[in-house]
Amino acid sequence: MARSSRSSSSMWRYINPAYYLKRPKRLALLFIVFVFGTLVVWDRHTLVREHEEELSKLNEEVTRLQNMLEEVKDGKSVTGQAKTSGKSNNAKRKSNVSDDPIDTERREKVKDAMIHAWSSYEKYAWGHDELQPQTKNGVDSFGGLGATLIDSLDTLYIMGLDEQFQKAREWVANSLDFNKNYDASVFETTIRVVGGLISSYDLSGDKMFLEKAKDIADRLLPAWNTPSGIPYNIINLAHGNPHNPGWTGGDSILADSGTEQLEFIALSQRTGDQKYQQKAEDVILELKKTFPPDGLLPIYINPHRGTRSYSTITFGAMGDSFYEYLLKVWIQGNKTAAVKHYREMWETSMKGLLSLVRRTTPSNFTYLCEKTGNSLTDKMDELACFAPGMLALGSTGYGPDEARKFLSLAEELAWTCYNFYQSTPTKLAGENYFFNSGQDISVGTSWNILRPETVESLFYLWRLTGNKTYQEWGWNIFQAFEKNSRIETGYVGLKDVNTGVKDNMMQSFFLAETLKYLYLLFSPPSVISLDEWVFNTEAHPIKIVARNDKVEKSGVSGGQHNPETLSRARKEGRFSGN
Ligand code: DMJ
Repeated sequence: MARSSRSSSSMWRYINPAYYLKRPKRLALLFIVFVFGTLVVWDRHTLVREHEEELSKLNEEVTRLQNMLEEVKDGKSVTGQAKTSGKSNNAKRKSNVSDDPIDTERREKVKDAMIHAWSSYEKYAWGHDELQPQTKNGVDSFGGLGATLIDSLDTLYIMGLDEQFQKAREWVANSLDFNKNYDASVFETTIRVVGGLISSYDLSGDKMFLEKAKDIADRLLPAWNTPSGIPYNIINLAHGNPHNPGWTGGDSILADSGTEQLEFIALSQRTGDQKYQQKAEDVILELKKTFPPDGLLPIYINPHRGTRSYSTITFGAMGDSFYEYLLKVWIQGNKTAAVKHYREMWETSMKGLLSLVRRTTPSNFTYLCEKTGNSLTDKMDELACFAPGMLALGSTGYGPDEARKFLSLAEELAWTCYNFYQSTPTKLAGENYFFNSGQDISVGTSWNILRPETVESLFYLWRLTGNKTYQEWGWNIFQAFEKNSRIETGYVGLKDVNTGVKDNMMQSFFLAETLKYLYLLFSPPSVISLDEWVFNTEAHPIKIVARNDKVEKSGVSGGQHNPETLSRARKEGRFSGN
């Protein structure tokens, strides 16, 4: 006891300043140790920073080399000059697609479906948001912004439907007016209109699309003026006045609030104006402050406090694309240090996703359940069938073991989603499914509104594994749409997938997403290469450009986007990147 108190008092004298004042040599030694220690810590930080900058440069170099390789494959010089000239866009596109005759035939069938859907819209609903094919009229479900027209632009471009694209372009240039006294959904307007316009700009190089995207985004921007930065989900396009829908009890919806980052970052990169990116990225930083250890957020968030409200956790309706964008912003940002936190948050959420994985009896179908508080519900929306594609896309960022694990989970979930289709008499999926012990999958809400999520996942899985089974599944789903949903005046959904009774709506995402993913499923991987493009949640491809954060921080300009090179790509009929 005495020894220990003596030894502790002898320790204390080392922190007494008087000790060192009497011993200047020791004081000098202490000073040297302190300076040396500081240098080591500072040097380590510098090394880490330099390492991250080096990595970011290497990533950009990889993207540049991949672009050059693509150009060489396309028969062009590495400087981007076409070796041939004078051919039409279509003729040159053909040289860029695979020769597999089955793929070519199927791709043409999907293109024919697009022509049918588009010409029906053109005939009966031109300039309106959506076509009601049975009654042959247009409806303005999004405020009269020509949602189907804008949603279709890039699909028309990618399919080489140049005349249709040009006619739609003229409507956007001369007739599209955003000054509408209409309470618009910030989310729907962003993913369909801002996303569609940016994608059209990226593909065509036509600045008019960018101007229009800026116009509508400026009208949406006041929605982010809340105490927490979490946006209100509704805003009047003419007068502002943002608010939330009454039925959320004043809360903002998770997916509606966290699915604008890709579009707004892209807009800042292309205009050099940081305000769009700033608003959208601040949302993620706010959510990051209190991000739970399982990365799962309930669907309602309070926009005043930035806190979570008691509600359901789901990868289906109202949750889905929040998780999708965490991954995709990381990809859009070239996987650099500036976007590292997106990947970290996404990986955290994927741990949470694993906790929701269950298997049915007797057939062992894998599904994702929903969670409210501590209680789980054995229910999965068809909307959650985007998750296999997301998991496959994100698996490549893990080390080999984790990558294998997540890819295999993606494949299991895709099998379940395919069976959502196969298990009904019409071979079209219902809106959601329940999983009761001993009964595998049972359809709950039994309508089908031409949704894309399963074919979206099949597209990613085919691109990332090369397994042609996914093409077969996609082809079967396409044939079921042809059989049940195609009518003389367009495509309709089904009120009930058991009886095949039809509804009266051709959703704009059928042309934006379902048909685009199906077309790409039968096209070579160089057509909208995943190395160069990232799809927004409405399937609008956005070009990945260098993310220059030093410039961004100084507020001078955004990343680097070169419309000239994209315009050249359009002239050369090359849309797989530039
Ligand atoms: C689309 O508008 C988008 O894919 C969105 O993320 C979810 N819902 C529809 C398609 O089902």
